Amino acid sequence: MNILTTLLLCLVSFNFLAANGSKGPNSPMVIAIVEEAHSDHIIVVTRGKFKRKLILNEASKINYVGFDDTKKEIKAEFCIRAQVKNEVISTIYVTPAIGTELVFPTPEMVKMSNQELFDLADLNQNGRISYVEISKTIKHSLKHGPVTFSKSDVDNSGALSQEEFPAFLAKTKWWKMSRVMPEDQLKTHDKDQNNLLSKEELVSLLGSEAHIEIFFKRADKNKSGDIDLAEITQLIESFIFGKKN
Ligand SMILES: [Ca+2]
Ligand SMILES: [Ca+2]
Ligand SMILES: [Ca+2]
Repeated sequence: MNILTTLLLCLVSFNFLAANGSKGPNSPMVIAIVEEAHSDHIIVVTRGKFKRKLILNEASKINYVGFDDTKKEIKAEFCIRAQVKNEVISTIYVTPAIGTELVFPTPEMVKMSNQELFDLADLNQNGRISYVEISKTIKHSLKHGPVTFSKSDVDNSGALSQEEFPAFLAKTKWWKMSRVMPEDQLKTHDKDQNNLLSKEELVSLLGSEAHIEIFFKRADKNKSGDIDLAEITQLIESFIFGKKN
């Protein structure tokens, strides 16, 4: 490949990233917490700590997610995920305040049934799980939470019923990972059956090439170029419990 082609490809992929990105001071997707809400604009602080003023107009499509029995509005501390063009909001997801603290499962939660997890997440025990409840117990994600929750909340009531809850779990990474034994993961993805996973086989296990170099390096503790069952077990646990090693 000559230099010009490489340069062109870089530019194309850079534009692609910029058009889809949710990071940086000018990203078209804005994941943030509201600082001030006004009728025609909001001031937000993004995860990267950029302060942005976003314009609301008649064309802005507002999706209120997880409001259950509270008033649908945009207020300070509420969370947003917005698609913007020149800082004008085209689509915005708004959720009640969930703060910034991440949640990870306990070893007990990893073994719980759906019903047990439902009871654990239903903090006020009213028989349904609000967005705030699920964000404090099962999964906290300013980026993915609003979309996962609204897709799971089929009847759009603002809370998850017992019937709706499993769909949310199915989109929760730690839960999915905890439902399959590492031995079975190895068996399923070890295509050449040498009892080790190569980088390609790990891609198959993770279902994505995203960050694969980092994950593989982290997993291959003895730097053998393959990962064995003990290393797979550790990697899966690091995903489930959110640890780096
Ligand atoms: Ca509840
Ligand atoms: Ca519902
Ligand atoms: Ca193998």
